[in-house]
Amino acid sequence: MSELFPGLVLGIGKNSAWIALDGESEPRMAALKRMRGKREMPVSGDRVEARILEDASALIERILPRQSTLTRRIARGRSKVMAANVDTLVTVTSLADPPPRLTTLDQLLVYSELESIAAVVIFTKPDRAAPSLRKELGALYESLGYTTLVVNPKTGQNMDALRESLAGRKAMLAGVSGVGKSSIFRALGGIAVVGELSSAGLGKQTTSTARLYRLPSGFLIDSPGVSEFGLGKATPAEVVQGFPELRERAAACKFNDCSHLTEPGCAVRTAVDAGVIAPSRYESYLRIVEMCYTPPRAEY
Ligand SMILES: Nc1nc2c(ncn2[C@@H]2O[C@H](COP(=O)(O)OP(=O)(O)OP(=O)(O)O)[C@@H](O)[C@H]2O)c(=O)[nH]1
Ligand SMILES: [Mg+2]
Ligand SMILES: [Zn+2]
Repeated sequence: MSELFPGLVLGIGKNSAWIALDGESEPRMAALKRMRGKREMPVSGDRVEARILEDASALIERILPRQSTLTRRIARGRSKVMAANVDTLVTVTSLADPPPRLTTLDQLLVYSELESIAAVVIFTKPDRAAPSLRKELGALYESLGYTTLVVNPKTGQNMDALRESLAGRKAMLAGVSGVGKSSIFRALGGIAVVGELSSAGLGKQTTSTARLYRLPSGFLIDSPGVSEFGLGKATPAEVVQGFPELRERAAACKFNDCSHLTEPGCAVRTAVDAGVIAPSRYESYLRIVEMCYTPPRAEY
C-alpha cells in the first residue's frame, strides 16, 4: 500500500474533510475511512495520517490522539466536539454594525476561563464608531488582563499586531454573525475551503462550516456562529470563576455561598457600586447566571 502522510484537518463536510498535508499549501479533499461500518469523524484542528489517492484526493486512515477538544455544551450534560487541539479563543466584537454585544463577548471569555484556554479580545470596525467607545472598551478588557486589539481587516489596521499575537497559537475565531471574523481570516491569508463544504440556506456571506488557516507553528480556525458556544448549565459559583475580577472579590463576601445577586455583605456588589468593577461586566454576570442556572426545585 501507499505511504501515509501526516496532515491537519481544515474543515469538515458531510462525509469528507479538507486537509492540508504537512509541507503542502494546497488543501486536498479527503475521504474518511470506514471503521467497523462507522466513520470516525475528524474535526477541524485534528492531526491525521492520510494516503494520497490516484486522483490527488486523500483518504484519512487515522486520526491522531487529540491534545484537547473544544466542546459545545448541550442539553442534559451532553457535549459536542467542535474543534481539536485549540489553545486560544479569539473573540471578535464589532464596535458598530452590529453594535457591541458585551454579554456575548463576556460569555465567550467565561467559556475560555472555564475551559482553561487563552483568550484574545478583538474589536473591529473602528471606522464606524466613536473613538471614545474604542478607547473605553479597549481599556476595560486590557485591564482585565486580556490581549486586546482594535483591528480593521479592510484597511489592514493592526493586522500585523494580530498576526504577531497569534504566532505559534492554535486559535479559533468566535463572535456573532457580521462582526468580521471571515474578513480577519482572509486578511491573514486564510485558505477558504467552503464550496462543497458549506451547508445551504444560511445566507451567502455567512460562514457555515469551520475553516482553517495555517500559521507558522499554529493555526487559526474561522468558526461559524457563536451560538455554538453555549455554556450549558452552570451554577452562579461556576460562572463567577469565569470573571477574574469577580472571582478575586468573591472571597470577601459575608456568605461563602454568596451568589452576588441580593445577599447582604456582598463584596462583589460593593465593588460594582464603588466603580471598581465595570457595570457592563456585572450586568453580563447577571444575564449569564439567568441563562445558565435553574435553581433546584423546592421540596414539599
Ligand atoms: N467598515 C468596516 N467593515 C468591516 C470591518 N470588518 C469587517 N467588515 C465588514 O463587515 C461585513 C461582515 O464581515 P464578515 O467577515 O463576513 O463577518 P463574519 O463574522 O465572518 O460573519 P459570519 O460568517 O456570518 O459569522 C463585511 O461586509 C466586511 O467587509 C471593519 O473593520 N470596518
Ligand atoms: Mg464568516
Ligand atoms: Zn457576593
